[in-house]
Amino acid sequence: MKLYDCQMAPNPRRARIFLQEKGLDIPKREIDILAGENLEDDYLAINPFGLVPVLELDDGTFISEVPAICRYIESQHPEPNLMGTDPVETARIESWERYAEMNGMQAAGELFRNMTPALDDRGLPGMTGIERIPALVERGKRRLAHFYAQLEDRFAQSEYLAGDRFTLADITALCVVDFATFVKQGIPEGNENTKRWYEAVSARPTAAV
Ligand SMILES: N[C@@H](CCC(=O)N[C@@H](CS)C(=O)NCC(=O)O)C(=O)O
Repeated sequence: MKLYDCQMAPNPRRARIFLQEKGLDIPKREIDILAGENLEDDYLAINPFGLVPVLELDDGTFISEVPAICRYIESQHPEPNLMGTDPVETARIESWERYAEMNGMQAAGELFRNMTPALDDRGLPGMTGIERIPALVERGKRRLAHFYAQLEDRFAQSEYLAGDRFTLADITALCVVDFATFVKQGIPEGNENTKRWYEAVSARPTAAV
């Protein structure tokens, strides 16, 4: 297997942490997003969405989208389980993981892309010809504030995002918090439950990737 990766980007990190949690160290090929390597024909032949990460299997199959990559890896390397052991837990993990990507990662991404001159004409991932919209910087901040409030409510009731153990949902939320912190939207003061969770998940050795 091989991972098409980008060290500076938060979504490939979700896949890297997942692989590390499984004890897998696979070859990686760095794709330079800022230079637009992900938008070149060679890469679009690998992933027409123009996004990283992508997992390449030994038979030449390409899998895009982090949860799909993780689903495949979990099927081949079931332990430690990170995506659910029964239908209800599996659904709960998927629900929280999707929530973290759609409401956390996309909010931080909206903020970052629209404030970054190097991404002029690249207001959305995987394409060009989309201008930056400065108002979306403010909207991204508000979306993140809402996300953080919901995380705090959740962590007041639950040790981890999807229940009482570490799962893929926590991996995505951790990558969101670190990306949001990079764009100066760290965990708000007073969100003690979220801080307690963050300290626990970021202390795992796999968080260092
Ligand atoms: N839903 C996708 C998100 C992937 C994504 O947005 N990746 C970003 C890097 S963090 C990307 O490829 N951006 C390309 C660009 O900015 O043009 C997944 O789960 O893999």
